[in-house]
Amino acid sequence: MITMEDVIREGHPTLRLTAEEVETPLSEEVIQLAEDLLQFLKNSQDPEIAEQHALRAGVGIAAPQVNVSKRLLAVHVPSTDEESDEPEYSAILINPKIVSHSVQQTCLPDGEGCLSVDREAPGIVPRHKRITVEYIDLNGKKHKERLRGYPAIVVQHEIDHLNGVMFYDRIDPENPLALPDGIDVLGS
Ligand code: NB4
Ligand code: NI
Repeated sequence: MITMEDVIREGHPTLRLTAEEVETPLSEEVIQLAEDLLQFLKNSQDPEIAEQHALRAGVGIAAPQVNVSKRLLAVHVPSTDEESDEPEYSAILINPKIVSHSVQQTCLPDGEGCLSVDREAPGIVPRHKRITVEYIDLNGKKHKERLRGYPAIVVQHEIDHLNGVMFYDRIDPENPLALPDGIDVLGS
């Protein structure tokens, strides 16, 4: 079981590396890691398990955050958050690639946090509002998906980890809380 002790923190050099493509066919090791990452997210969102193991809640996690510099990530966004018209998005993405995206940008109203960052880093984090992402799943099957809104933001935060980018790199240091021109705020 993955716990917070497995999550590396800011300052660890792995968080700044470009992660390596995952080889196909997928190894048993990679499959196990991917399943463990998704299970961590589910555990972190279960109030009892989270309290028992002192897990911080997460909706996404990328392999580099557990010090495995490979291009895979897990996302678990429940449906029952604010907009109940949004379905659950739960997936493992291996070798994900954003093949196109909207010009329109969006952001979360309260900025972003990161399991690898033990401090507040307030500010607007601009994200693409819509992305088309290609990836392979745990069965080695290719997918091409259009994501928007909340799941699109989470996937962009995680793909950033595969490229050594932290969310606060995207905050304007001069004016962290200012909304860039033309951006919309998710949920408003
Ligand atoms: C990744 C997210 C940061 C911004 C937005 C949010 C939470 C993370 C980091 C975009 C991606 C983890 C990975 C939450 C959370 C809402 C849904 C369901 C019920 C509690 C849960 C709380 F926990 N970010 N944490 N941060 N990261 N929403 N929610 N709720 O997930 O560092 O790289 O359980
Ligand atoms: Ni993060």
